[in-house]
Amino acid sequence: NQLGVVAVGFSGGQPKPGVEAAPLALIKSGLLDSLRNDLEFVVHHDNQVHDFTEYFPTSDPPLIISNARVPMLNSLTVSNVTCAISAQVYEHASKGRLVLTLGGDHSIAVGSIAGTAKAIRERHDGREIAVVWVDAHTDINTPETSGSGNIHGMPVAFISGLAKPPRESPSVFGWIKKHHMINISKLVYIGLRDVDPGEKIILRENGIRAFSMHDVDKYGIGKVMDMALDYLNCGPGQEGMPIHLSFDVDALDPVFAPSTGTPVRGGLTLREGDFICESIHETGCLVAMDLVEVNPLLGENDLARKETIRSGCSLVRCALGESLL
Ligand code: DIR
Ligand code: MN
Ligand code: MN
Ligand code: MN
Repeated sequence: NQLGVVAVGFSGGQPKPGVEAAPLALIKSGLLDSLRNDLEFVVHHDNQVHDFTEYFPTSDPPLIISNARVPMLNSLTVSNVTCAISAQVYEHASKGRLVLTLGGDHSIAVGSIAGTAKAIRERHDGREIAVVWVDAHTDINTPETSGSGNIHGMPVAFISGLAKPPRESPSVFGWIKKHHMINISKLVYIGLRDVDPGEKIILRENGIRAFSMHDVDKYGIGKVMDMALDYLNCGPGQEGMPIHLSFDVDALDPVFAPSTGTPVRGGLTLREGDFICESIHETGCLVAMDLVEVNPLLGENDLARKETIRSGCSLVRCALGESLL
């Protein structure tokens, strides 16, 4: 059991400070020790939380894009940082390690998914990965549809090729090559409840498989996971494909994860979140997981912050199999 850990203290994909403090808070609360001791993982970690400031450009003004409603924020910074993340994730994944990326805001998934996709293609003769994106949001805005300019609302668009490097600044995500990208037909969303109008059009036009909170209520999380994994060919008796799980803690209801930048009421219970992670573990197909958007500076009080960190640790442990018999 080999686990590679990439700890990313980066918040540039959104405006609220604090999310960069999550990796240290998660690690300090004992996350990696429990993976080592209880789950007997050999943990490969450089014992650093990377802020990647060495990759920040000297200047990164808001990028004005024609036909966009607002400028793209921190575009060169996020591009450079995610490129560096992809290399670190690739390094682990190319050695066959399960890779855990601790964010940081969700923009970092451009890097983690790119690194995973490239490594799996190389190791397995061009094989594509599946992505399970658990989130209140779809994070599939393009620079043109975004109403915020925040790149943590755009990672799925860039990693799937739906959004291209902008003409106005082609080096923004210009490092993303075909071998880094995912196939949008191998993507499944779970937990959605706050999707922008432009994003709904993108989902519809591309036939993207999505399970909203409405579906979780209607079918129950058990049936939703059956349908999601069956769609990805990872159900019982199916051939299976490598899964990258990208878990935004705001998929959970704010009762269980109040300390996050964009909480939305009516979310998953902690058990439903844990169940998603357990179900993916059971497939034996998990190759990488992101845990993002934990913000230890937000939330009403110390208890709120502690509970959010505890919830995050629980999700990771469930994905790695701790809660199963
Ligand atoms: C909104 C909020 N859809 C945006 N997105 C996210 O800014 O594009 N909040 N990801 O967490
Ligand atoms: Mn590291
Ligand atoms: Mn979200
Ligand atoms: Mn997200």
